[in-house]
Amino acid sequence: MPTSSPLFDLTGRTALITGSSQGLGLAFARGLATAGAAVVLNGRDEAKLAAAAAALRAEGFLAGTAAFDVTDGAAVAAAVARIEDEFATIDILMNNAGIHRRAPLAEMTEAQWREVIDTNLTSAFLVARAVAPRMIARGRGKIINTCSVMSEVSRPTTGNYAAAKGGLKMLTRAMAVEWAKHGVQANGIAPGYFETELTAPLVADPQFNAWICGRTPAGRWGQPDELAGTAVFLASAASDFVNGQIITVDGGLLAGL
Ligand code: GCO
Repeated sequence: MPTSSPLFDLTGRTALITGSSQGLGLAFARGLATAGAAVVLNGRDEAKLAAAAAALRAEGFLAGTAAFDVTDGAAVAAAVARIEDEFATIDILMNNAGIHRRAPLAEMTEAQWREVIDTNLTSAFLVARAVAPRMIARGRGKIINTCSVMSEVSRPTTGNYAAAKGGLKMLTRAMAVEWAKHGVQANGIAPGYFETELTAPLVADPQFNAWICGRTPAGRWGQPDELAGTAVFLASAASDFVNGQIITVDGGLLAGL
C-alpha cells in the first residue's frame, strides 16, 4: 500500500490561504488539507466562505474562515491576531488573492490599475508583514505566493495584472532573502492557464480557447487540482532549503514559442 513520505505530511500545521472561497485558492486549500493541514479560508464574502469551508469539512477536512479585506492593513493585522488567538498559529501562508480588470493600457482607468495592484501585489506585502514576525519568533514558517506565467510574460489587456504578478515574483525573492535565516521559506507558484471562475470567459471564447490549447505544449487548460502537489511541496519539510524560487505549473507554455 503506497504511503506518502513524512516529508510531505502537513498534519498539525495550519494554513491561511487568501482569496480561497473559490478557484485556485480553494483548490490550494483542498490540496493542503489533503496532506493533513488545517486550513483557514479567506475572502470578503462571508456566505461564500462559509459554503466553501462547509464543503471542505464535509470531505473530512479541518476548515475555518476569516473574512477580511486583504488590501486593508489594519483589517489584515486584526485578522491575523484573531486567527492565532482563536484558531491556531499560522504555519503556512498562501498569498493567493487575485483579481483581473482587463483593459488596454492606454484606456485603463486609474481605478482598474490600482485595484489589481492592491489586490494582487500589495495584499501579499500586508498579509506577510502581519504573519512573518510571528513565524520568525517561532523560527519556522512557509510563505507561498501565487505568481503567474504573467510574472514573466504579458498579453494585450493584462498590463496591470502582469505588473502585479511580476512584482509578486520579486517580492517573493525579497521575502526569501530577508527571512530565510529565521527558518522561514518564501517561494512562489506560477500557474499557466487553468480553468477557473477568473478565466471562464476565456475558456468560453472558442478563438482564445483554441489559441491556449495550441500555445500550451500539453494541449489543454490546467485543472485547479493539478496545482495541489506543488503547493504541498512548498508547504512541507520537503522544501526546507528551497528559498526564493518560483515554480511554474503551465503545461510547458513558457518552455517554448
Ligand atoms: C489572461 C488570463 C491569465 C491567467 C493567469 C495565467 O487574461 O490572460 O486570465 O492572466 O489568469 O494569470 O497564469
